[in-house]
Amino acid sequence: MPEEPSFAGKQLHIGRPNIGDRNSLLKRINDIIDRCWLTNNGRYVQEFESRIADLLGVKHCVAICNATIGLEIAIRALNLTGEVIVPSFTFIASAHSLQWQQITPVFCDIDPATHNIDPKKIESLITPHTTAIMGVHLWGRACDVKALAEIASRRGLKLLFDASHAFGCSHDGRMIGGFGNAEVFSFHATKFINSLEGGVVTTNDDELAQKMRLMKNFGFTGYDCVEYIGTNGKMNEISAAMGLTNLESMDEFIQINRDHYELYHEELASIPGLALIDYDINERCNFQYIVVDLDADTVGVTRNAMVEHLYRHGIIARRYFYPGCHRMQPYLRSMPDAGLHLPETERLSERLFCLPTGSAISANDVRTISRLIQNALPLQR
Ligand code: T4K
Repeated sequence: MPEEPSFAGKQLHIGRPNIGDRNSLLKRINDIIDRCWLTNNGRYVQEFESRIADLLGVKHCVAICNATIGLEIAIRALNLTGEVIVPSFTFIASAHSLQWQQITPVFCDIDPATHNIDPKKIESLITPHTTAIMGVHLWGRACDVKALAEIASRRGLKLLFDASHAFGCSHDGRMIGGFGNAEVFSFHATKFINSLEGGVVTTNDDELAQKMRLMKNFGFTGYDCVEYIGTNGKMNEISAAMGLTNLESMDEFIQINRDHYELYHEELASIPGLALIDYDINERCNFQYIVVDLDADTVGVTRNAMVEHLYRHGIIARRYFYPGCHRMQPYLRSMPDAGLHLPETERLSERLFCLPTGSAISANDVRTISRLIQNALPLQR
């Protein structure tokens, strides 16, 4: 039996933050402290917004304290009500951002080839209460934007994208950020570019951008004057400093992710029944998720057993996005049979898991994790 690799107590987590140049970050933080301007549309937030708008080629970039609040603000600014069609195979925030505002998420199945919302399944879910479609560019791979835009325009629906995974990615040669009515990105600590917590909403719609700017600041249009119901969705200066610092290392982070992705590919290629999802290298990709599709019948080990095996050896892999939003509350209670209409969501949520990547791990770590996976296979023992 091959020797089990050992990390001697060391744990390798998925989601370990990438952290750019520490001195640049500290310089910015010192400047923030010296100038005594900590939040409320400060200099670094403005610089962060304009850097991102330039990078994505969009007119407006509105910085927000996190993507969940960004989605909520975009949803409210777009006047969405009633029902919104959204995939269930996503992080729970996509659904909660709707339900939080008494909008019912109507779960749509995904295309097994892309893991994104399946445009062919949308029309039958549209009712007189439907006001929008929310696509999620899962793993940074773009939804079928053209098909979704066509349905939205023909059926008079708004189109919003949860682009939390897709910063730095393109679709049909255009950076994700300018599609639909608006797109929302996450810069949570676990994303390949982080601002500690944070997000942005991007749009080419002047009026929508202005409304979202007011809404993230309580609806204030000036001192003592409020125009809309607003909330506090502001990004603070230290988050923006972190975001700006990490943006300076963006190419390096993508290269590290890509190298790890290719190495995992090479190391795991010979295992029948186990495959990494593909990225279209003709597009810009951030390669931030190493997503493994495990067919238990062929591999001889279930996905859950594999993840447990990795855990026991200090590898914190995750079953993103098990079990699907429709199997979590309050959705399971309110629509217990939703799974009947979501066969691909149910199937894939039993098969997929994500492995550690990013600047916190080395090529050697990738080889060791791959060896651990091979050691879990019954025929190798
Ligand atoms: N839409 C989609 C499609 C999303 O994926 C997300 C977020 C959102 C919307 C909402 O975006 P935000 O509102 O968060 O901006 C994590 C992240 O917390 C979450 O932001 C992310 N998606 C999701 C995919 O992953 P959990 O529940 O897995 O987090 P947690 O705390 O278990 O952390 C994951 C791993 O990361 C851990 O093993 C440890 C590691 N980690 C985490 C943090 C925070 C670190 O090593 N250092 C850290 O500072 O959701």
